[in-house]
Amino acid sequence: MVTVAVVSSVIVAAYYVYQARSPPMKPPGTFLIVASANGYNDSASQGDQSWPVITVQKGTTVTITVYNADVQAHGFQVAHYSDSTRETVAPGKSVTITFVADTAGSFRIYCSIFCTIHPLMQSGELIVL
Ligand SMILES: [Cu+2]
Repeated sequence: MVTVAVVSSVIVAAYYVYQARSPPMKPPGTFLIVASANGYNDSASQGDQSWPVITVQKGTTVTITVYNADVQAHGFQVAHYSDSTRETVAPGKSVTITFVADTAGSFRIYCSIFCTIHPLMQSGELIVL
């Protein structure tokens, strides 16, 4: 009886240790972009490279949340997928867009409203494989 109790306690303890070490699940296709005075996800530090780059498999339901940590508004567009919806993200606010990546290719992620760091926010990329 004591053995059963000890073994049970070890199993329960191991379960809690395992749970504590497992990060919360992030659903596939979900992304967070932070817009700041340094661009999307600090694009200023990326020079003229495309940034941020999001890669998904064709057919993936893509959900992108853009949080604006800047003091000015920023736009957020994904060429082909969200051209028709001009997203404006107010300071301290976030916007979430969702679409099915049903067309393969490379699509530009960019700011669509004039802001003082506009050039830093023109070269993101969504790659649909
Ligand atoms: Cu802009």
